[in-house]
Formats: sequence, structure tokens, C-alpha cells
Amino acid sequence: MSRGLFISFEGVEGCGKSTQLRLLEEYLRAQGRDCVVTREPGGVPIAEAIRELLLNPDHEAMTPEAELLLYAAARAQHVGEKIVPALEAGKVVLCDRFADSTTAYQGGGRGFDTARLAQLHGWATGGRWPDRTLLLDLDAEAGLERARQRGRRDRIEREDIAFHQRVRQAYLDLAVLEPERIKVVSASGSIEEIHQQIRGLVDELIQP
Ligand code: Z5A
Repeated sequence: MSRGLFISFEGVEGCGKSTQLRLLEEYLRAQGRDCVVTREPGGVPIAEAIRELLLNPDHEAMTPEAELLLYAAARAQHVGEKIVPALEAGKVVLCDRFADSTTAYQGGGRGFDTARLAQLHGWATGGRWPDRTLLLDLDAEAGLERARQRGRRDRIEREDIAFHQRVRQAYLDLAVLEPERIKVVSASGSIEEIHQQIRGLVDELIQP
């Protein structure tokens, strides 16, 4: 069993994951904790190259099966090359999205069967799941609006609103199934309010 702490951030686009991850990193570093900040798809060069393939808006021809397997391939590389070594070295790993994104987007969004996804997760994660997952819950329309204001739209963001609503629901369903690991935080408050809630949920883990 690794000694570090693995925390992931999840939610629909524009929910504020990246903003909150950076604030949590600052909080933990101020306590002298050694943090590794990473993201999916990506985090290591091979997985970042796969990210380019996945998010390129020109790749409209990508089949759902190819998409699913590319996310899994990127994760397998990321887990093996970066996440597990960091955890074994006792570090705190803060990850922007992880395997729950596949369950929400490829499962809820695209309709892949949950049992099939569970098998794939076993391969891609090697059984290493986050100790805590912070699910920033936001209305899909509001999240897309925030993302639109930022100006870029990748291949997944171009899906219709019904897709993004299914993604949100799939996340909420996951949180019901795994209440100890996945904590739902409303993402409609101010950045500071959300940060305070997240601090509380992480303090529970590190100062029990
Ligand atoms: N994907 C998948 O399908 N399957 C998988 O297995 C994985 C991923 C791993 C890339 O993810 C895409 O890949 C993603 C899912 C899919 N789909 N899309 N598109 P990504 O994480 O790189 O992209 P993203 O989800 O679109 O993240 P994002 O756009 O970077 O959003 P965010 O990190 O959640 O939000 P943010 O950058 O922190 O904030 C967005 C804006 O809102 C920004 O201007 C902030 O200043 C603002 N903001 C943040 N918090 C607030 C609050 N509280 N109030 C008001 N405004 C706020």
C-alpha cells in the first residue's frame, strides 16, 4: 500500500476544478506537504500526446470505442509513470479528472455499459483509486457557459446539452454508490466558499 495521498477533482466542464485544485495545492504546500499536480487525459508526455488526439476538434471521425480506449491508454501510462511512483514516495497527488470521468463521459454520456467500464478501469488504474474525490456539481448549462466565456471549445465540449446533462447525472449516481470516497460540493457558490468546503473535506483525511 502506498504512503501518499491521492485526491482527484471531477465535474462537468467549467465547474471550477482547475481553479479549486490550484487553491488546494497552495493550502497544502503552505503546510509543507509535497504535492504533485497533474491532470487527465495527460500528465506525462505520452498521455499528453494522446490528449491532443482526443480533444482535437478536427477528429470528428473518432469512434466511441477508439475514444474510450485512448482515455484508458492515457490513464495506464499516467498511473504507471507518475501517480504510483509519487504515492510510493509519500507525496500528495492532486489530479484534475481521473477514471470517474470515463464513467461519467463515456458511460453516462456515450452509453457504454458500466460492467465493461469497470473491467477497463481495472486495467488502466491497476486498482489504484483516489483516496478522496471532490465532485464539483454544477448545472451542465452553467458550466458550458463558463467554459464558453473562456473562448475555446474542444471536441467533447461540442457535444449537445443532453450529453452534458447525462454526464452530470452519471457523476451524481457515482457519488451515491461511493459516498466515502466521492464528496459532492456545490460548484455554484463563490470560489472562496467552495475552497473552504474542500479544505474541510481534505482536512478530514489528513488530520483525522
Ligand atoms: N474526458 C473524458 O471524456 N473522459 C475521461 O476519461 C477524461 C476526460 C479524463 C478534457 O478535460 C475533456 O476530456 C473533458 C472531459 C473529457 N471534456 N471536455 N471538454 P479538461 O478537464 O481538460 O477540460 P474541462 O473539463 O473542460 O475543464 P475546464 O474547462 O478546464 O474547466 P474546469 O477546470 O472545471 O474549470 P476552471 O478552469 O477552474 O474554471 C472555468 C471558468 O470558470 C474560469 O474562467 C474560472 O475563472 C471560472 N470559475 C471557476 N470557479 C468559479 C465560480 N465558483 N464561480 C464563477 N466562475 C468560476
